Amino acid sequence: MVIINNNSEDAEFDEILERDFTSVFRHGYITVEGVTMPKRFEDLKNNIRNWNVREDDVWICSFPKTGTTWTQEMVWMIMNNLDVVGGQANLGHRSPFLEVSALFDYREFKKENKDFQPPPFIDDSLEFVKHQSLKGPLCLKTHLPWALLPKEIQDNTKSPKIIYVTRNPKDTCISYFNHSRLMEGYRGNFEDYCRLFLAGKLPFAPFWNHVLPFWERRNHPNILFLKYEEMVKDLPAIIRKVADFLEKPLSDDQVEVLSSHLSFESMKKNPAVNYEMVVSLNRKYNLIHCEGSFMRSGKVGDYKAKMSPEVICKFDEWTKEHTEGLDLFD
Ligand code: PPS
Repeated sequence: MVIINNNSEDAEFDEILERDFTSVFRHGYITVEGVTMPKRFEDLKNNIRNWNVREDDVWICSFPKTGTTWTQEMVWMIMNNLDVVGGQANLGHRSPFLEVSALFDYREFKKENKDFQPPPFIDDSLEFVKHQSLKGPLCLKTHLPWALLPKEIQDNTKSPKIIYVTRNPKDTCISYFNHSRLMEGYRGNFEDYCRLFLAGKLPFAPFWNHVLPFWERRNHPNILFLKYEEMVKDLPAIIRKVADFLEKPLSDDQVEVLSSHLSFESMKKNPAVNYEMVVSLNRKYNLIHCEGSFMRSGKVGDYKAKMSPEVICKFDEWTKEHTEGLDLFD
């Protein structure tokens, strides 16, 4: 058994976060219900807990970097009869990210940089979602774990359709490292990042506390549980499964069209889904100092080239400890 957490390690992780993962738009971290969150979440959490959930919204829930954007685009397309013209609008508008304001606290930065205009769906995401809700049912994105979802979902007073997507944690960690550097200003090294990941000291972590509550509910009629690896292996089959779950079955031709639209190559060059506008904004204002893109590799098993054998071993032991007998990941 790998012991990852003790008090002195906790203090060290807090130091790493403070030193390498704070910035002009990230002022520190809090723990809510055992979940690591940026401090700004404090201002949002009660509003989210008391959120007025609508039965006809679709919730796309995931730990970061597990295939959320891919699933969002699939769900939005299916819910909107494969409207490729409407689909040219930014995904952040079409499928808003409920708590994204917690990740990017631009309030101070805006005061000092009068010309800085963050996308409205990031700046005040709860207001944005409320506003978009007036237009009709939403395909909502959230990275919140079960314990931080609205009360009405947790106590089953409301049961909107929920699609949960997950991915093997080693690839998730590599992808999250790229994302944290590119989008959220992480300045530390990969080794420390892996330790933070395993210790549950990154936003929305711990990983298993995120995945397992949805896995346990995977047979609830309003919940569909997907795996990134299965999407890579047989995308048309997953598209059919999702379309049936959403009660919007597709013809074979439509499945083919959507498979092609959702291919990695197509998504990588689609400005509506590849978040290049956020990356460019970060670069323009010197908020990040690294190369890369949001659509990075789109592969399964990429960790083999990036993680040391020791770190792989730690991840494997930790995975075994949490998932023994569950048939969740190989
Ligand atoms: S986020 O920021 O948490 O919403 O990120 P998320 O969308 O969950 O995950 C991003 C990773 O998903 C990959 N991706 C894809 N892989 C294969 N095919 C398609 N079409 C696709 N679209 C997105 C994306 O490249 C990120 O993974 P990595 O491993 O970094 O490439």
